[in-house]
Amino acid sequence: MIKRSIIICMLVTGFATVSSYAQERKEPPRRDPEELFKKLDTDGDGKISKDEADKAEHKMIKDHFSEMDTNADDYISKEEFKAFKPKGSPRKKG
Ligand SMILES: [Ca+2]
Ligand SMILES: [Ca+2]
Repeated sequence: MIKRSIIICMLVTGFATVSSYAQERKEPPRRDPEELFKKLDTDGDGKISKDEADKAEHKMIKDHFSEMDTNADDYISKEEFKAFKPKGSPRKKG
């Protein structure tokens, strides 16, 4: 019976699709500064250049580049990156 083998084939293909879909679901991304840094440092030299910041999907990096680059060497080192805290709620101390 050809028809039957077609149905089996369809079932197998369908199952394979479902299982590969399940495998694609990875664990949710963590907000780990190290991970984010690695993502931003596309050439992997251990620092984020202005060029890399420009290409970053996080516009925040570009906007705050000079703030993050505390020693003004035009690169954000991992230390500078981790030390940076975006000002969520500006408050003034008297
Ligand atoms: Ca880099
Ligand atoms: Ca720097």
